Amino acid sequence: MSLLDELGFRGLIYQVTDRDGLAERLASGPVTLYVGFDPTADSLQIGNLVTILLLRRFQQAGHHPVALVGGGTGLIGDPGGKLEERALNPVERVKEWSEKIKLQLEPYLDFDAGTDNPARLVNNFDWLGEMKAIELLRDVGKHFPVPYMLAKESVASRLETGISYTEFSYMILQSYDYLKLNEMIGCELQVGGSDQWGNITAGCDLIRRVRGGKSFGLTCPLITTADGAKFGKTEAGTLWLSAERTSSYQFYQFWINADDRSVVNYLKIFTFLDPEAIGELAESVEQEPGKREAQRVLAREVTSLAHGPEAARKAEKISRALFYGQLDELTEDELELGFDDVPTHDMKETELGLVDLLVTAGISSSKRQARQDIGNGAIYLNGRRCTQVEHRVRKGDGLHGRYIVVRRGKSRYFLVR
Ligand code: 383
Repeated sequence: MSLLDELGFRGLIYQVTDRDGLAERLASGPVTLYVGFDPTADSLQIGNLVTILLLRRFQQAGHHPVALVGGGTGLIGDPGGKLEERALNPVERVKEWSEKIKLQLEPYLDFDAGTDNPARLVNNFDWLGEMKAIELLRDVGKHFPVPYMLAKESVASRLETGISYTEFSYMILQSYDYLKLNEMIGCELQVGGSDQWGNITAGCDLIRRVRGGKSFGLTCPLITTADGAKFGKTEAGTLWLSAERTSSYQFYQFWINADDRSVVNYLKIFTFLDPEAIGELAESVEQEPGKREAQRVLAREVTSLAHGPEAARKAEKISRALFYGQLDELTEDELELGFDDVPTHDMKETELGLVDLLVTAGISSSKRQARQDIGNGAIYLNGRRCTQVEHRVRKGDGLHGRYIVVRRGKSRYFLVR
């Protein structure tokens, strides 16, 4: 299977500037390609993962990947996909975020100078930061007819609601990056999500006008969820790639909860399993959906990619212990990780009646409700159902002498320390 065929199988191709031409070019030898990431926060999010992994797929196929951090463009702001003008971020902060994002990208690609096609990281602030206004307007701006710019979706969609000259100019900078990388290192392909099509094709046009050269653009589709919700968001908010923002356990939980209708697509997009292995998992979704084998493999694979195999193993263990109520199998560290996003209550007393604990910890709304919850068998302490209204809770009896995991009903968890 050629690389493009494989990307097609994985559902990773939305638009290509010249599919046959690109297929031919890829077949004739290694290509240098790039993807850009703007530092709009201190971490990338899972929406960025698709193209990070795409760079890796190209590298595995022998091509030369370049990850570009938008230290310059991040100071301007891409209007693409944004309904409103964005506030500018302070220069110092964008600088700081650029550094963090650089570090975050590194583990996904192979930078080893010993390989034939090591990955490269560049920052467009290096050339945009020192560019002169006259140079930009004379040498680059001249190639951008205003009607052409107005026709781009990212601008057209904002003409009613408003767009500043700053964001309007964004496509010129991204195009200039592509031209620059084309000149400097022979970059011939720019990849991005479908929201980047306008910027990418503008770059190809600029390269043709300035250098008379041919270059390619490829976009992948925006990921959709089976129920139409926004991909990569949960009730807790955005799923970040940084473990400080989204713990490896929360990250694992996101994937393990994938819908049966989406899980096979996610396996194709977010893992490096071969088509045969994915076919077998697709079969298991059909035959034995209750086993959730595909979800388990997906969660393990993607968590390993983003947080390492050890973190994936830990998340799997926590998840299993929670599912079977076998909390005593967890270490202190695993308990903290597994419950870092549930309401926590610090118990001041060394001993307390269960009814009082449920009320003071905000688990039941009143004493009456607490008695009812206990009587209904809805309350579990450290995985064991407790139906005695008179039960007394002692701190020392907790897991590791200090944790009491309270579950109310099917899946509402609380941590009492
Ligand atoms: C900047 C300078 C370039 C080339 C690209 C850029 C960034 C680009 C952009 N990309 C998004 C971002 O930074 O805004 N203008 O968050 C996202 N990408 C990738 C992918 C995606 C896009 O980083 O669709 C999702 O992750 O293209 O929204 O010279």
